[in-house]
Amino acid sequence: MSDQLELFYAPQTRATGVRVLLEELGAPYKLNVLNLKLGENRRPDYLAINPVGKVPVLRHGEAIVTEQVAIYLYLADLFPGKGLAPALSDPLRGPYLRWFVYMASCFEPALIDRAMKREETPHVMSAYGSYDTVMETMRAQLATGPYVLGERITAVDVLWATGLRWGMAFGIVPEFEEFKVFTDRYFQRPAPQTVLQDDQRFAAEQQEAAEKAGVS
Ligand SMILES: N[C@@H](CCC(=O)N[C@@H](CS)C(=O)NCC(=O)O)C(=O)O
Repeated sequence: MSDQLELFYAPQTRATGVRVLLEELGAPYKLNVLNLKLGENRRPDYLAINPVGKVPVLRHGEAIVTEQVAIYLYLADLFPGKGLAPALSDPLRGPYLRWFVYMASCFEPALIDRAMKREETPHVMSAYGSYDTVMETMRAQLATGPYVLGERITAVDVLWATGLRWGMAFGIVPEFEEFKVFTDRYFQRPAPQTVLQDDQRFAAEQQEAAEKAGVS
């Protein structure tokens, strides 16, 4: 099997941020675009790669990496020369890991619970505390800025910029000034601009294919 990086992708999903990171890293990669509307992520060949049927997935030689946070960490470490991952000896390494994991273990569950209008679990029983705590914690972290870790831009900014932007667009993340300033700043960069433009084209093509197939 080749050692080429291969990203299993769908536009306007969590895979978008991973592709932005690949572009930031200047990494060569193959893009496999799946049409979720046509259920291409539920086909046996894809389920053999990721039994959960979700994107993103990164394949690198023998390694299959699922879970966006794992993929970001893997990629940023794979290209240390690009400076998007603090080294193990860097005092920023701990906070870097912290804010990655905070996305998966606190922010996303809080967001989904809110979107589904689930009753909040008592603070002491909830792994994320409360929705408001999560949003205020992130707001405070970005208040100093300009990036999640302060002056230095890292891979964790790609994750948070794409995640916050998506959440605000869907009205499930508050439009705090700190979130808007951070996401606007990040999305001025060439990498997210290119990927967002491509995503619009992919999404339109996929919608058309779904309509033709009568599944839109
Ligand atoms: N825990 C996964 C979540 C991935 C996920 O939910 N992906 C969505 C797109 S954002 C998906 O593939 N949905 C398609 C489906 O479930 O049919 C991660 O962190 O990467």
